[in-house]
Amino acid sequence: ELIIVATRNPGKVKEFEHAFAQLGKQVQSMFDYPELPEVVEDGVTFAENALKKAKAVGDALGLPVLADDSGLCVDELDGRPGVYSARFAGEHATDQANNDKLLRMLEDKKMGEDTNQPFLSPARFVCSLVLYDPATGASMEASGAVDGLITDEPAGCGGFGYDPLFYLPEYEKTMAELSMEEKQAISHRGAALRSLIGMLKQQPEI
Ligand code: ITT
Ligand code: NA
Repeated sequence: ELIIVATRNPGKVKEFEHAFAQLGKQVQSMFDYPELPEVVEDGVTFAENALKKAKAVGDALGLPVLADDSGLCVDELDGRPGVYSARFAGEHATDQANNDKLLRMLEDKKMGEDTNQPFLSPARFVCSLVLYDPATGASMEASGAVDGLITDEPAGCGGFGYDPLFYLPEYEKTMAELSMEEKQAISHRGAALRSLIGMLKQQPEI
């Protein structure tokens, strides 16, 4: 069985492949449909953007599609980068550029404080998943979140995006130092996926 995920983010693709393999499902992503145009993500919320992506791809393919919109919300930056997480340092910015910009902004905020102190700044990863079926027009949304601390001492090479900066005090590790299994068990995406799967069991028509 096949599940189409409307993403061009290779880090997300790996995580969905891993999660759905456990359910006996194979994942296709936008790398399998390179002809489809990029979706404009001008929504104000993660859920709005996830629905836009699922609808655009689902309607283009005439097949049910899952989309993921996610990001990092930092308290001291009033929730930024939020829905702008992917393009924080500019359109198609690299993860490294986004991470550098985030640390620079937090360092600027700390001016006047003892800047030689390593800092830990409260933040939260959020993920919205939308499953859309073009045959009925029905959609289903589930979300998940995980709290952590932004560290200015990046660590780990697992995961993707902001993971090396996202420190989990209970584990004394960053998200990038966790295995795929560990990340899935605690991450915003893992939580959203479990919630969506629970909803599908209640309401299996989509
Ligand atoms: P698609 O829209 O094609 O799925 P994208 O990377 O543009 O890919 P988003 O618009 O949802 O996806 O942006 C999410 C950004 O938030 C992503 O680029 C990462 O920088 C960050 N992010 C989301 N989930 C993350 C995770 O599990 N670990 C680290 N960073 C994450
Ligand atoms: Na987005």
